[in-house]
Amino acid sequence: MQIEKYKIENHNESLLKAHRSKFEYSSATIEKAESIVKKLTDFQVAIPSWALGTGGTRFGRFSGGGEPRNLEEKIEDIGLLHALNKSSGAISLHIPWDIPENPSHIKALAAQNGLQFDAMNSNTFQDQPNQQLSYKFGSLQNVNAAVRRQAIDHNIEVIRYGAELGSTSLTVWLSDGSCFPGQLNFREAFQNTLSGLQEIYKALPDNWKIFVEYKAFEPNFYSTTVGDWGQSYLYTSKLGNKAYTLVDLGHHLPNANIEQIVSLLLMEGKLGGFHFNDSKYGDDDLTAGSIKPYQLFLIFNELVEGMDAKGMNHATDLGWMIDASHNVKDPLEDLAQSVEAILIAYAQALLTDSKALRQARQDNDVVKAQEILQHAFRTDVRPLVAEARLRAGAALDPIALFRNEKIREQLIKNRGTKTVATGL
Ligand code: LRH
Ligand code: MN
Repeated sequence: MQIEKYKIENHNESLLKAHRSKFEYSSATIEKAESIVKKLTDFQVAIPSWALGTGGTRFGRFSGGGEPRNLEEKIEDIGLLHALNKSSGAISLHIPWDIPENPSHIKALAAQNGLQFDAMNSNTFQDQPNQQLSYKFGSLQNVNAAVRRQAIDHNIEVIRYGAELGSTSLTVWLSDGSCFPGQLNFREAFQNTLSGLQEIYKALPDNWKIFVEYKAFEPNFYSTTVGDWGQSYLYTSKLGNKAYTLVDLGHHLPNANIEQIVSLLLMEGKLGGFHFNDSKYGDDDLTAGSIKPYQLFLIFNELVEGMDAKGMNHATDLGWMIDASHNVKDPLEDLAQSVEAILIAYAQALLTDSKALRQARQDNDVVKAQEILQHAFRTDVRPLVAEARLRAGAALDPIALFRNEKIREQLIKNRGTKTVATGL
């Protein structure tokens, strides 16, 4: 289902007066307001194809209804979200959950909805119905060469699907690891995984990147074979210059300093991209910025500083993706909130007075340094984010319009209450 342009215009008309006064105040008080709005309009966040239904946990799953029944409907839902915020212009597919049976049709449908194909995701953490060999004891790490071969071939197949759709990157997240001491030879697991990744790397088209995503634990609870940024950096350094580390915010041990990890990977030219979400305990996959918004700001602060130091293009030189699952929220409202939180953190980082911060650091003026950062974090940049939407033809208040137009109710009417989207 699409949302008519006139409905967005009428919605904006009703909110314009209030928005104008807020934006005028922001423009008057935020020196770089105009350049920030421009950067915000260019900044697109890819939406995971596996997060358009209601997720769940092993304890239960409570469907909200109207979930997409196939890849076509997933593209329509992301197209609808993109129409509402004009900041979600890409979809990240997960194979085999979203096999594009008819690639040219899928490509055309995505284009109609203003969507590009971001990183493809392989899946060797589940056994598929028609699969020969099980991944119970891992995929690329597996002691059985035939299982490793099966996993390598799957990743090469995913690259082929992506190439047909115009994607230029592959994300490899391996659930491989062990649950008990003694179960695994860590060195052999590393070596097997590295040689598997090297075969996949060789199959990458010239203009492609491979993102090696690390995770501290789950589903293995004693060791994970790509368990932290150091291990991922080891793999990507040995693989070559098309290999980068992917940082999923929920994949760290409690209290890890993620902004420091980001700054060092960026410094080394090995930061490939992000899976944005938030968490309080484990890999909770909650709405970005919903638990630790200051951490999200600090991460973007390192990104802006580090990318500018390397002359990188903020909008295109890293993979900006969400990876979340929704247990109690409407998936599209949750994704809209995540995109908003990411743009707010980016805008706040852009207004950080980096010159004054450098001076405060030079003077070891710790109080001043914190004041500079927290001034940026405490500055309300929402009028700038809304103005960027307005100029891009999107809605000033995406969630309000989503609700006023009763879009979920319409999706339930069209699709039913019991439809289940493939994914987590
Ligand atoms: C693993 C992960 C990975 C995806 C999966 C859906 O926790 O973050 O990125 O493949 O979630
Ligand atoms: Mn992830």
